[in-house]
Amino acid sequence: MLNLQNQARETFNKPLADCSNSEIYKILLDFVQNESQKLPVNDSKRKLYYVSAEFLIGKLLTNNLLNLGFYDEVKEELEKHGKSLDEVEEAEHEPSLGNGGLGRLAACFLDSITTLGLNGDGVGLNYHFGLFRQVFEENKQKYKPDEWLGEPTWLKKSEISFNVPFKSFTLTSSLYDISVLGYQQKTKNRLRLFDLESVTGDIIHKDSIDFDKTNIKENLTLFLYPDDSDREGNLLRIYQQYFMVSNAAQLIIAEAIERGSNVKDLADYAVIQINDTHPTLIIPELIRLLTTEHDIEFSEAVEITRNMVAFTNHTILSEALEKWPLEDIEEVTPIISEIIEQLDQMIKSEFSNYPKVHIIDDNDVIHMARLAIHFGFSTNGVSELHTEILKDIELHDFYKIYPEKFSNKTNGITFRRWLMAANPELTSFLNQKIGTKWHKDADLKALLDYQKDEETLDELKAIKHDRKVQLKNHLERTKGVKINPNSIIDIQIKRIHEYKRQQMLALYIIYKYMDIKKGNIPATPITIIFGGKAAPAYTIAQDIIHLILCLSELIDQDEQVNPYLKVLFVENYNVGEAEYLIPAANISEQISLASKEASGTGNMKFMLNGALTIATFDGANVEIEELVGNENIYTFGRISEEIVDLYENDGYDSMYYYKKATIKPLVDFIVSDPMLEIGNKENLERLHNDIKYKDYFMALIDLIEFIAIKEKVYEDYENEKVWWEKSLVNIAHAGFFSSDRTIEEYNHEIWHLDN
Ligand code: KOT
Repeated sequence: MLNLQNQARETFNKPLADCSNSEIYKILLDFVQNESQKLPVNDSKRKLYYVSAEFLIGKLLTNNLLNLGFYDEVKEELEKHGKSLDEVEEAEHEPSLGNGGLGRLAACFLDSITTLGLNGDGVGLNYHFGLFRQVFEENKQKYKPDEWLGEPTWLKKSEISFNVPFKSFTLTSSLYDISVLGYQQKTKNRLRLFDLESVTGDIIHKDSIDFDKTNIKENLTLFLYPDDSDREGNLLRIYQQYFMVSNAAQLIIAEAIERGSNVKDLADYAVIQINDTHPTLIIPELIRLLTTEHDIEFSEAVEITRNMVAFTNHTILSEALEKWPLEDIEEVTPIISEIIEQLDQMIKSEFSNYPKVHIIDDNDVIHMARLAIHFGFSTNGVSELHTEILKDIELHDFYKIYPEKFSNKTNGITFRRWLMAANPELTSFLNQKIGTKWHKDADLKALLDYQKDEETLDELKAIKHDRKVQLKNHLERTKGVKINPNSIIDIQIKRIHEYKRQQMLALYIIYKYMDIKKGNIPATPITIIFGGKAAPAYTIAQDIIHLILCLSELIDQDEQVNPYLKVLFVENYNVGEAEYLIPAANISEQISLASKEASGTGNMKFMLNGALTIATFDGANVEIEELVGNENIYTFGRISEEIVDLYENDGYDSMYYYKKATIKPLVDFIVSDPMLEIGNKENLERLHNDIKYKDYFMALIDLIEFIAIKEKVYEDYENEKVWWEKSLVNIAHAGFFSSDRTIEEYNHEIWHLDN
């Protein structure tokens, strides 16, 4: 058992109370590493490989302590010596290996796979600087390298190494492992991150994220492409993808042989889930390895591969669908481009009259999703609505050919991180009210017995207040900003993208600012918090950040308004910030243009922590509404059929909406004198023009309804009994969104792992 005081004396030669947070972090990391060393790796015959370009795992200390069963003990012990686990955790630098939802989903899945006792590893890349670190200067987003790879670290270098043959050189890899611990589990899995055998990272200029993208041999794993639901065509990205999947395929075959496979039966030993199309080259790579290194005929290699690979689609945005020019793949690896051409020939001869399902189109461009659907055995969407859109519209031709390949797997979140670790106060409340069975089955519905119990509702309110105070302290301590813990906390945190419509919430803020100036004072002060990064190449997203930061400054300076309204944009939003923000939220903003958000997972985290959702009929919001009932969620806006129809018939005209009397002054305020005084003319004018003349993601179409529903929500907040009952009902129905349920569905319907 752990004696922190002794450890402190042994390691640092002083009492625990005198140790710094980083020193205590080091002690606890060593302790957890030791404990996890004792757990055997799951070794059952059939194994899942979750291959993903991103794993947004977040900080690991609290989570690992919780999963090992030491969390309460360590927390108490620290408190006895005047220390706080939260503050110790601030010494941990979270790995910056993901952009957003897709990477975070992969991390939740690893937790659930291991917690369910299934044999499954994550496989990806060890990016040295990960995603950029966001800083704000002059109300604009700026970029710093995120040096997350310091000491001490959870990474352990393994002996494993492979050669990856590119056209004009071969690169050798090293494999690094991070242990993945399940909740109260006796076996562990691993996150396996490949890196170049030797990279220094010296090449990066201090303070800048620019580097030589043509120096592949040294820079291959330097950074993660900063696109989310978007894509940048760049040769280095293909090098990264091929390096990742070649290593993954070689690892998978080697491990299967070790577990007894004779390679012909490989598909009995391994199943590969690819996280969107980024790892699709694993299909031709497996075929290459089977035919050239294991003496298997081409057609048999194709069948073995097809029986192993399952594909998840995470978006219908056409700009995000990966398409690579054939000549680019040829330049990186001609052997692979040749195999893709052979596969394409098979498809072209079978479906000659169906150009929309050909892998290589008439312009010699490879459609990665098409490759994955033809040569994998399963394709799934990530929410009911998203899967229906795939089947009916986006992938309709494929659905007609292979109806049996398609299924839905509505996303989920791990309750270990998003409830037990992030919100211990709500966790003990639930334990008291409904016992602890939910730790295993995520069923919180017994809470409904307390729906009308005023004392219970008061407790819920007190927990939320406590979490607001914790958020306030955290923001003051780490970012030097102040918020009012007695205000309504209203949050939109996610990547900045026009389809997510942060600009629509900004227009509401303008409305509210004007309304307060007219003398309509809110009953309770309101704090609207944003967080999220924008891809560096995404100009309009930068402009949206600029608009919000300028509004924030304008309101802060206005004494008529600042007692009642505060706008805050949290710098460098990441998993750790989310763990403070979500438990403190009263209102969750899920306002994407219907049909565009494949699922969303933040929506689930807020619901689980008792926030009420303002939602469009998009992604998993639709399923939240089905669970809690229309009276416990604030839905608004056009439905996806209408939006799809508008796109198909070119039927949206932003000017029509812009000219409406309620909308025009709000949009024009973007370029008003007070705004131009604070902000940059070029950015504000560009955004103003974009919304007025283009508004491709239709922020204006739902704006009037959005303003009405926001006013209704703030009004309802004043009716405490009603509000906290709604909050309780949301928590009680969140069980469906446990990622354990999602993983059980993947396993029963796709993976078929034994256990
Ligand atoms: C990024 C690049 C290419 C293709 C897809 C993406 C992508 C999609 N990145 N993140 N997503 C999000 O994935 C989440 C997990 O499924 C969803 O909840 C969310 O709606 C997607 O936008």
